[in-house]
Amino acid sequence: MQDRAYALFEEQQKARGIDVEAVKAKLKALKVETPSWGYADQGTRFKTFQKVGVPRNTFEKMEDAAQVHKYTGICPAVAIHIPWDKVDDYSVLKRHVSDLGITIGAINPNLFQDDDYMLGSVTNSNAAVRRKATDHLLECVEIARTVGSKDISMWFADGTNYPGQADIRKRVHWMHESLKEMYGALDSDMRMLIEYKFFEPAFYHTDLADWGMAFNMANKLGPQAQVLVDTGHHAQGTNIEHIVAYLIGEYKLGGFHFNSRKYADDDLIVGSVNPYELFLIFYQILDAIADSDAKVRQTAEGIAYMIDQSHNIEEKIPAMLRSVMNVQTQYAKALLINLDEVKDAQERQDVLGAEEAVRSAHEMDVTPLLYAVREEMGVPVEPLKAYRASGYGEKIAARGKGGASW
Ligand code: LRH
Ligand code: MN
Ligand code: MN
Repeated sequence: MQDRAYALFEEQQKARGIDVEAVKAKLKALKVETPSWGYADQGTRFKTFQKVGVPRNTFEKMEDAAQVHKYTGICPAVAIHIPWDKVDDYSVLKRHVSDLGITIGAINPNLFQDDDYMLGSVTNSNAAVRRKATDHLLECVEIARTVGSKDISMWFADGTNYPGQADIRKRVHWMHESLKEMYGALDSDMRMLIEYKFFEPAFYHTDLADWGMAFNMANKLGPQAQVLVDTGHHAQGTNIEHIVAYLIGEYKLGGFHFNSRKYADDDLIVGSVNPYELFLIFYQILDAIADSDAKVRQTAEGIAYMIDQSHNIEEKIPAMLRSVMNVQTQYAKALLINLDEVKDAQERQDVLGAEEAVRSAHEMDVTPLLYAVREEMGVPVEPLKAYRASGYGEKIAARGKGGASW
């Protein structure tokens, strides 16, 4: 049955001018980083729910993340957040992670959960607070060096709640001063990924509110600083794929945080609300990977795909598996876009033809393709089902309630 479905799929794609073997190779090469905080207890400002079986420390978070890699084969790295994942000796953590067959991905400094940062971290008018924040950034560079991570991923909660509360221009200047110092501490193969968000927790102004501000900051810092786009960090209706295309064109897109939202920065399961948006983002990235400009290609190929999800009502590992599979599905669909067909239609100025060439790929059922790829990768064809049957969920239930939050 599976074989027949795949044979039919292959035939159908050949007729559309798609090289299925090339598509399979790209699917096998896809890597999606998962966040340590996505395995911990999470909540909203109203309640953090305590779940049974949640990891009690960073070491256990890594064990759960390794399960996601085991069942998907595409999640070999885990992002950590400092100090949520603070440990005494990072080389011990590195060894633990490597024993699990995975690695540590992006290092995320945390400059928002300390009373000192209430009125800003690297933008605080108090020089001592700025010093403390900058020292934390430097500490994160050092941690990255110890664990062998190349990306430091930064999101700043800095902002104000009221008009007149602070000097907006001075704050940008202070942030630049701090980031410049951090930039100077990077090894030549490290990157600073600068994330932006339009509001929350600050409600009047946020110092890095949009891609333009992050882009400008990254430009001022240098080539090792790039922008990170988080799907949940935009106003309703924002054309995120346009931002993606623009930033790649400027060689400045470095990373992606996938999650799903309906209203704000909801951090829910990826692709649960608007999978088409994700597909269109991948279309822009794949189109750039086929560009004749080598720098555009390298930028697009260098994008770090990460999930940034803080689901709080559902089971942690199954929810992460669902997200990873949803990313894989939309990526697979985007790989079925016949880019030559799109270009031909563009050249003919055939508006409907071009839109059809993009959309038709999304309408394909990629299940037989994903089954075949997973089989060839030696992972279960249905990762979630296999995980549930494995008994790991029952085993970790012994951890009880009251695990790590964040
Ligand atoms: C806050 C946020 C941000 C970071 C993450 C750790 O908005 O979701 O996206 O990347 O916390
Ligand atoms: Mn994020
Ligand atoms: Mn966020």
